[in-house]
Amino acid sequence: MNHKKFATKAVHAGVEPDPHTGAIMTPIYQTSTYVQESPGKHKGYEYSRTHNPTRTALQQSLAALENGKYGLCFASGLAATDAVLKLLKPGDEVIATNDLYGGTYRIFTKVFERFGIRFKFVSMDDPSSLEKEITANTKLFWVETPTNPLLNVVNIKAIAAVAKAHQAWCVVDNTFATPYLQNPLDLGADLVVHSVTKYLAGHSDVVMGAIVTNHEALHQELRFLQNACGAVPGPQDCFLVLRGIKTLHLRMKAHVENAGILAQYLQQHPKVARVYYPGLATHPQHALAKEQMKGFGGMISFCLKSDDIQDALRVLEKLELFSLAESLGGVESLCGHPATMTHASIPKAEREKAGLSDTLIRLSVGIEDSDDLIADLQQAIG
Ligand code: P1T
Repeated sequence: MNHKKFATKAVHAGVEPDPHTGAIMTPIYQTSTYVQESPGKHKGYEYSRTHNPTRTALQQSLAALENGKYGLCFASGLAATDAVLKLLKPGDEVIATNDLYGGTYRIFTKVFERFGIRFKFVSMDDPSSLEKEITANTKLFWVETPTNPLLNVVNIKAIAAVAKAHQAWCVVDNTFATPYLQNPLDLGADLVVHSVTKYLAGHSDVVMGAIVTNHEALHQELRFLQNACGAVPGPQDCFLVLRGIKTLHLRMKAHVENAGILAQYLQQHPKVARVYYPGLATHPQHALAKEQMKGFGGMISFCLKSDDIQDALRVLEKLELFSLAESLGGVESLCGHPATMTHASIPKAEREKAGLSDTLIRLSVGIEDSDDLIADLQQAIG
């Protein structure tokens, strides 16, 4: 299935007619265990933490979408991140993008630092500048691109090459781009991580994570961790994501189109100081985004000219079609205030170092009619 085009894979990958009934949709195997003929003699399934047929179908689908051989699903995006970090041992060092999801920063600094793993958060704008951060203990590069919430674009091919030269792994959190817009494994990354909660599920009704890789040994180790630590998703959630993925390409086209229109609108708005969107010619990595991505994504951040935080909060309160909520990537538009919501777990000084101001507003642009979304922004910004 990996050689088929994206839309075909989105509809078919991982999904076979049910062998017992011919059901075209993979059934929800709502079972914790499987009956064995005699000890160790079974049909490949023993216990649902280890294997579940609905999860297997989804794992194969996700692997195919990322042009990878192996996929693994986890109970949340952070559970997937947790599994990747458990590949490391005390003393190992991670070099991570300085702008990234607040929860990722939190699990790195508040959980894994306790176990002796060290993290450096750096701008990855210039991959050659990373050389000075690398030590003999550097084991992993953690890349988010586009970044959350500042939409910086990182050169995956260049970072993967730096990682390889130093026998380190390059991990890309591909949540914002999705495999429809960007395939990090094709650019040299070793592991792709997703918050499946977002565009892959696509309907704001599931929390889930995933890891995809082409490395047999890394996959085996991660599969061991998935079973040994146990943060697996349930079969009903796997079914919902299998269903969501069938329209991923269609939804992403609509998200990208609407975000492009809204970014242009915001950029010319007299009350808006700065728009962060990789599709704008003024974005510092616009050329790289054009080369690395098939489209510029559905996320936009912006700041008003006013530096009074109350003005930003007022816009967020006034927006109607954009619901004020954490998360992103669902069909409905959301808005958020990173400093107090999704990125509150990053200390203010660190946020400011990365360029994340307290007045930043983040939009997850949905697939509604763009005229209505613009009218909503217009009434809220004034
Ligand atoms: O929420 P969860 O499924 O555990 O995924 C964590 C995660 C990982 N990576 C990125 C880039 C993310 O954006 C997230 C979750 N982000 C939000 C909830 C948010 O509103 O930004």
